[in-house]
Amino acid sequence: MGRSYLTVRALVLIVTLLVIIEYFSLMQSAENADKKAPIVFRILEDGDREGRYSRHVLQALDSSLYSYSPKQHSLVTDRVTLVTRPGNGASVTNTSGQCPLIPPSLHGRFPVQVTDIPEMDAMASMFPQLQPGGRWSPPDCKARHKVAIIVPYRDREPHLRAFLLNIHTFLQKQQIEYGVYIVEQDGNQPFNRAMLMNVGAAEAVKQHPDYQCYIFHDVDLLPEDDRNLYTCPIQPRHMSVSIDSFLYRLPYDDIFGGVSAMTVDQFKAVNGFSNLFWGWGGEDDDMANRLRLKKLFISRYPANIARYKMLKHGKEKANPERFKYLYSGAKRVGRDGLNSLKYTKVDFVLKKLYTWILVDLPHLKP
Ligand code: NGS
Repeated sequence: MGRSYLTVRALVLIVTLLVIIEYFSLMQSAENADKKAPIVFRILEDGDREGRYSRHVLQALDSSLYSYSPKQHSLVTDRVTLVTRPGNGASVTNTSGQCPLIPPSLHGRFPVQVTDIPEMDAMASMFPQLQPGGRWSPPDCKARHKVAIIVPYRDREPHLRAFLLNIHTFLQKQQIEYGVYIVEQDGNQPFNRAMLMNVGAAEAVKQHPDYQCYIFHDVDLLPEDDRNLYTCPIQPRHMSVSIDSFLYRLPYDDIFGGVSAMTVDQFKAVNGFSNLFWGWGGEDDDMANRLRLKKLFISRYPANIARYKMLKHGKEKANPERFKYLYSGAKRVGRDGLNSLKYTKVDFVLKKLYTWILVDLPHLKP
């Protein structure tokens, strides 16, 4: 009896030790992954494609867009100007007043602010350049991207304030023209994240038809690195690749939840999100299926850049029907989505920090 008790205790101790060791090794490897890539931004020259800068987030930049002269340190071509800076920075501007391809005031990793968040009114005075409805465009150059940030929302005011404070600061450094749309679900029905995102997308382009893309953004996720550019993607981009509460690991390859970017055309091509997912889970997987069906694929920035802090909250109630709708989703793409969307706009206000859209969502027939 005594001996088996000791054996069990020893086993429990060993397992606990193993779990602790695994935890620290995961943390360590996430940190090391970052240490290996101290680069902020570099433009590749011919011959650099292999090797030295192989982890670069902007690898896809076409070198024919610019040319480079190490002696002159500044060179004008007929299309663009490349200005090199000491260290590892470089920025590209063109002659027609467009913003640089690489925003000049990025710093990489920065401390996310989650405490001492000001009240809305005080915060509004911190961003005097915002246009009504939480819209902004860079004052000194023409933005390359016009982005609607769509945030499905209900009942999380402290998260909303933290989100707004961080996201406005972050986006303005990136020289993107943007507007923030907080789409709030009225009533007590289970949360329908996907339908709220459809509403946000529809309302944003109704207000400003020149938006080129949407970034669908959970209110509890705060970007930690300003190289995570909120630009319009060539292929749909899953942005919340590594989240602190998941030990900065991607849970599975096809995940498309949290933060994701799609152009207006890509969103139209897949008929938006399904309207049928009430309660937590599945709606993002259904979108991943829609993308595959339309021969689009999910792109991602590297995990050491696409990092997020998740604000703490209780677990939401999972939707017991999510697997049913997920498995039968393919046959509904053409009739369940943007083209079947219905909602009642209960309120609509161009607030200082964001456009607020309060909606009542009906249950639509499958
Ligand atoms: C999957 C859910 C997704 C969800 C993902 C991560 O299981 O909707 O977990 O969730 N799919 C289904 O339930 C079918 S998270 O850990 O971020 O809350 O996005």
